[in-house]
Amino acid sequence: MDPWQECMDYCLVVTRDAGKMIHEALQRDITVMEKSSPVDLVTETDQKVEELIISSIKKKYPTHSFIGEESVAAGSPSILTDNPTWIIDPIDGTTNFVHRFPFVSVSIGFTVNKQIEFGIVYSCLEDKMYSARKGKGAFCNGVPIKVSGQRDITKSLILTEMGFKNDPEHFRITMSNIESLLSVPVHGIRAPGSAAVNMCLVASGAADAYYHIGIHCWDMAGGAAIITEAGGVIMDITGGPFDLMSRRLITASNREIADCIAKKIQQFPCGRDDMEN
Ligand code: 2AM
Ligand code: CA
Repeated sequence: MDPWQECMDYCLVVTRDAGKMIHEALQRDITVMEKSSPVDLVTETDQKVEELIISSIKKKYPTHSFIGEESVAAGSPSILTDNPTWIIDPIDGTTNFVHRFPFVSVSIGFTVNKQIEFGIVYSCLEDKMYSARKGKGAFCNGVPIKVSGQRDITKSLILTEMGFKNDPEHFRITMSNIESLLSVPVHGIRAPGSAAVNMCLVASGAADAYYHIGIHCWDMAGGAAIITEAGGVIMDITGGPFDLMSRRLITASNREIADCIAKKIQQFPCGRDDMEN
C-alpha cells in the first residue's frame, strides 16, 4: 500500500480547482502589484489561489506542513523539515499571467523526510496536467512522457530565464551565460517564463535542458519529481547533487548535456530559501 498515493490523488483534484480559478481570473481585469522590484509581480489571484490550495489540503491533512510562495512573502517560514510538506507555487509564471502569455502553471511538490515523493504541474492555458509519483514514471494528461535522449549539446534547445536584476554584476553574468551557450553553438535558447513548465518541457523532450540561478523551492519542487521520473537529470549548477532549497538548478535530458552547461556558465550568489537573505 502506497501511503502517499491518496495525497497525490487529492493534489490532482485541488490543482484542477486552482487552474479553474486562474482561468476565470483571466476573463476579468487583472490588478498588478509589485513585490521586491518593479518586475517582481503579484496579483490578487496568486494569493487567492494559494489560499484555496492550502485551505483545501489543510482540511484533509491538518498535521502536514506547507511552504507556499505567497505565505512566505507574507512572513511564513520556508524551512523544510521531515514532516510531510506541500511546496506550492499557486501561479508559476505570474508575468505571463499578467500578459496572458500562455505558459502559466500551478506547481505543487510533496516531500517526506525532505525527499520529493510526488510532483504535479498544471499548465492551465495549455490544459496539460503533468504528474509524477516517485518510482512510477512521469505523465502528461495520463500519457507517459520521457526526455529527448539528446546527448550532443550542439544539437540542443536550452531553456533559461532572464529577468531584470538589481545587481549589475548578476545581470552581466546572466547575459554572458546566455552568450557563452549560444556561442557553443546550441540550436537555440528560449525563455518561456514559467520554471515549472520549463522543467516539464525538458521532461517531455520538447527541450533538452533548463538552467536557472535565483528561483525558489516552490518553482522547482513539482517539476523536480517530473524530470526525474521522465528519465532526466537534475543537479546543482556546480555539478553536485540537487538541493531543493539552494535556489538554483541545471536539469537536462542526460548528464552529458548537464555537465557541458555546468562548465559553460558562471555562478553568482543567490542565497538559500531556508536562510534569511
Ligand atoms: P514566478 O512566476 O512564480 O514568480 C520566470 O522568471 C520564472 O522564474 C518564473 O517561474 C518565476 O516564478 C521564476 N522566478 C522566481 N523567482 C525569480 C527571480 N527572483 N527572478 C527571476 N525569476 C524568478
Ligand atoms: Ca508564483
